[in-house]
Amino acid sequence: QNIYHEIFQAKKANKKLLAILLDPDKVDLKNIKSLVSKIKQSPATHIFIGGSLVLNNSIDQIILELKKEISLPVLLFPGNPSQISNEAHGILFLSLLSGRNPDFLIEHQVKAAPILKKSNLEIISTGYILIESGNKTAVASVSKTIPLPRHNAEIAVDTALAGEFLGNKLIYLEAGSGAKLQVPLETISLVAKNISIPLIVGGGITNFDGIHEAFLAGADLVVIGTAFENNPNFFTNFNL
Ligand code: 1GP
Repeated sequence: QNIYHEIFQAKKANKKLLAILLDPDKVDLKNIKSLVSKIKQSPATHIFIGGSLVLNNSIDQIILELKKEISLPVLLFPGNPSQISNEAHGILFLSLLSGRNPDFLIEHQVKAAPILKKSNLEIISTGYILIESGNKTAVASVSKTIPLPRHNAEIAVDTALAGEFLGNKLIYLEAGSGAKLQVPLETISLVAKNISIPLIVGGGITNFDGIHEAFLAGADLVVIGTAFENNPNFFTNFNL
């Protein structure tokens, strides 16, 4: 239960956290050494691994390579139950609360449960909320759900609160990987003010201002995927 405890303590201490999201399909094991060194030079506090459409079955190997050199917690961020690896430290056990597709609300979770029962992964219940972001992202297509409207922060607050009341330990406001627009700051701010569990924000954040603004609005942990994938030097001169 350490990873969650630390995220919660960081929130209480107003210490901001940053995750690098790796899509196993885009990680080339041949170049893993340079990836590892870039992650080590970055201010990342967590590594998330997963994606909507992972086809690559080398996720175990990728995590093993990362763990050889990096001591950061590795959390699975799975698109479906086939993306579970016992090599990770924990898993964001997601339920897509913004959608009304039972597969992503509970079906995949039921399928994953017996696999997780046998694992040593720290299981962190996460309410996953997709916000409309100007383009159709993979998570919206794969999950066949409609994101919450962009300019209705109240519905995001009510959804996040429902997640907290159902027992979620984290809320993740997601614009979708490669989103044109990041989650609106007003939504981050209202959700952060209303929930008492840590808030993750990601999707479409491509520069330092975007990260700082998300933190200032109330995000406890920001996720960067595409920007780092496109430019491994993305974090040069960035400090938390
Ligand atoms: C996606 O929130 C993450 O699930 C990160 O998104 O790839 O746009 O940084 P990006």
